[in-house]
Amino acid sequence: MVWSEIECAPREKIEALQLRRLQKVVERAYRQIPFYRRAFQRAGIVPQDIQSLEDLALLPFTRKSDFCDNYPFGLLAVSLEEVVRVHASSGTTGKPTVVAYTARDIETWAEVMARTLNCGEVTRRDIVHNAYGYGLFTGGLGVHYGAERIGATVVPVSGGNTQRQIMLLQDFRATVLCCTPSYALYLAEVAQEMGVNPAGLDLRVGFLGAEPWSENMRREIEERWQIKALDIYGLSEIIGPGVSSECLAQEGLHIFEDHFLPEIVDPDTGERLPYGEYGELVITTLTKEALPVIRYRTGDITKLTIEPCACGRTMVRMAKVSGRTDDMLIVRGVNVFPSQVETVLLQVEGVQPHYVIIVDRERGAMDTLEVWVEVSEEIFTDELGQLADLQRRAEHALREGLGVSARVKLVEPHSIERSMGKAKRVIDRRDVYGKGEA
Ligand code: DLL
Repeated sequence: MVWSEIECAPREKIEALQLRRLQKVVERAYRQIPFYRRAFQRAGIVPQDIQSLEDLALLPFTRKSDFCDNYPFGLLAVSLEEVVRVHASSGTTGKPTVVAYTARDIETWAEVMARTLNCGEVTRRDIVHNAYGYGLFTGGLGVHYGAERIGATVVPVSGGNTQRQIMLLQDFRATVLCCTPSYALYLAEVAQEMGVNPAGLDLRVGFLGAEPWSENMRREIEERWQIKALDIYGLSEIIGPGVSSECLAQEGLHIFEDHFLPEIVDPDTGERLPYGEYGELVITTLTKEALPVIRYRTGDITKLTIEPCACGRTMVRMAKVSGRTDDMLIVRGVNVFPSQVETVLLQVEGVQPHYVIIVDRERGAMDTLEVWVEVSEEIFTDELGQLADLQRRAEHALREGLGVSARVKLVEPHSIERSMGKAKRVIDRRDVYGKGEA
C-alpha cells in the first residue's frame, strides 16, 4: 500500500499536476521574491512563458551561493510572521544556508517523510529509533514528523552517546533505524564491542542517507544488522530528507515528484540531459510556501528513469548519488567545504595557511576528519606546552566553525607540499562509492 494515491498515478496525471503547480510557483517567485524577479528579467522571461514542463528549461538556475548572497532571509516568499521553523546547513562561506518553513510546509514535509517511511512499510506498530541529529540539521526533525504522521512510536535519540543507543535499541525493541550509513556501521561495531549481537535485535529496516554510500556498504550494513537498508535522499534547500526514497525493491529512489520537479543537466553546460544519462540533479519545488526554489543546482550526480518499478509507484526514480560536482565533503552527515576549514584555521593565531584535510573512515565505520597544518617558526622552536595549547585552540575553533570535530596535527614549517597549480587540499581515504561500481 502506498501512502498517497498520487504515487501510483498515471504519468499524464502527475505531469498535469506538475505543470499547474509549476506555473503557480513561478508566478509566486516572480511576484514575491526580488531575487527571482531580477533573475527572470535578466533572462528575458515572464511567468506566462511557462506553458509546458519543457519550458522549465527557459528559467535561470539557482545555486547555493544565491542562498549565501541573500543570507539569512532574502529568498523568502512570505513574511517572517508566517514562518514557524528555520533550519540551516553549511554554506560555501562561513555563513550557513538558512531555510524556512510555514506551517503548511511542515505539513508537506511530514507527508513526504511519511511516504518515505511507508516505502519501507513502516506502520503505527513500529518503533522508530531516530539517530539523525536534532537541531538545525534537517535530519532529526524531518524523520520525526514523518514517523509521527504515520503514528509510529518515535525514539528521538539524536546522534551520539552510542553505548546508550545500543541499550535503548535493546530495551525499547525498535524495529526501524534512522541514521547516516556511517553511523549505522559504527553502531553495529559498538554493539559488538558491548557483547550485543546487532543481528539479534528487533530492527528490520533502516532509512539511511545524508551522505553518499556504496552498494558494498549497504551489503555490510544489511548483513551486520540483518535489516533492509534503504537509501533516502534530500537537502535542506529543497526541504530536508523526503525528496526521494528507495522502496523495498531497492532499484533507485522514487522522487516525490508532485512536490519536487527533477531535471538532469550537464554540469558544465547546463544543458538538459535525457532519462538514463548521468548528470547534475536540478530540482524545482512545486509546493513550498516559505522558500520556493526554482531550478536548484544540487551538485549531486545521478540519473533518472521512468521505467515502471516492481512496487507499483510511477514516480521517477533517481540512481544512488554517485558523487558531487563541487568540493563539498560530507563528514558524518555534516557538509564541510574545504574553504570553511581554511577560514577557521586562518583565525587561529600561530598557524600558517598551509594545510591538508584528510578524511578517513576509521575502523571501517565512522568518518574522521583530520587537518594537518603548519605552524610558524617561532612556535615550532618553542616549548611543547605552547604547541599543545595551539592544537587545542585549533581543534576547538574547527569544532565551533564546522559543526563537526576534527583532529589537528601540527606539522613543521614547509613540510606540506606546495602546489604549482590547483592545490590539493583534500585527501579522501574513504572509498565510499566502492571500487568498480557504476
Ligand atoms: O542531508 C538531508 C537529509 C537528512 C537527507 C537525512 C537524508 C537523511 P543537507 O545537510 O542540506 O541535507 O545536505 C544535503 O547531502 O546535496 C547530498 O550531497 C547529500 N546527501 C543527502 N542524502 C544523500 C544520499 C541532508 N542518500 C546534501 N546519498 C545533498 C548521497 C546524500 N548523498
